[in-house]
Amino acid sequence: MTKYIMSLLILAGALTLSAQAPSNVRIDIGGVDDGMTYSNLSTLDGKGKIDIHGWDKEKGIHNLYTDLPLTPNTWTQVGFTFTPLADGEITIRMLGVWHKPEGSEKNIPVFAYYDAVEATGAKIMDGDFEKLDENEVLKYWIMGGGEPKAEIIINAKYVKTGKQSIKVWHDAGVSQKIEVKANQPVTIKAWAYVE
Ligand SMILES: [Ca+2]
Repeated sequence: MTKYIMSLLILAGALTLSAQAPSNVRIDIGGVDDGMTYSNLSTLDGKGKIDIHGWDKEKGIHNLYTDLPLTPNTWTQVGFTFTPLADGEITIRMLGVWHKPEGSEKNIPVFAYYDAVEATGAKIMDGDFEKLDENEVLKYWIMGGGEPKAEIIINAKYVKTGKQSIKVWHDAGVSQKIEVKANQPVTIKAWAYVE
């Protein structure tokens, strides 16, 4: 078989795979450390969903889980609102998803790019992912360590604001702790991109 034909077959395979892949992202909220609970959950323009995490019956009530649909290959703004019921610190986790095509033995990452994260009712530091410390890592965010790891991206195609964005998936997110106030609604918005 010629290299040309093989390339075409590989390309066709990749296209088939991408057609099956979901184009969703997840932004999760963790509040276990402070025993946070929430009310008044909603998503931006009613798109996607936000739930109190259900699989961990004991600690899950302190977490929020979202499933936010995107249009592939274009930047889309996603977001959600919730009301924390106590003063405290929560963790916001920028995540992607995975999928398992028929016949695949393992979960395939669905990579997501994020930029321009903003909050009302709470303060997010460097939502544009532009600030690095002396070790050239993000100053205000923690990069998740699942393989493949979360990355800082400088390719303009995947950057919405400034010169950098982040690339994440289900097992490797990027997170930040933020302070919230009891009964002060918090809205999180972010621009996201999947292929
Ligand atoms: Ca940016």
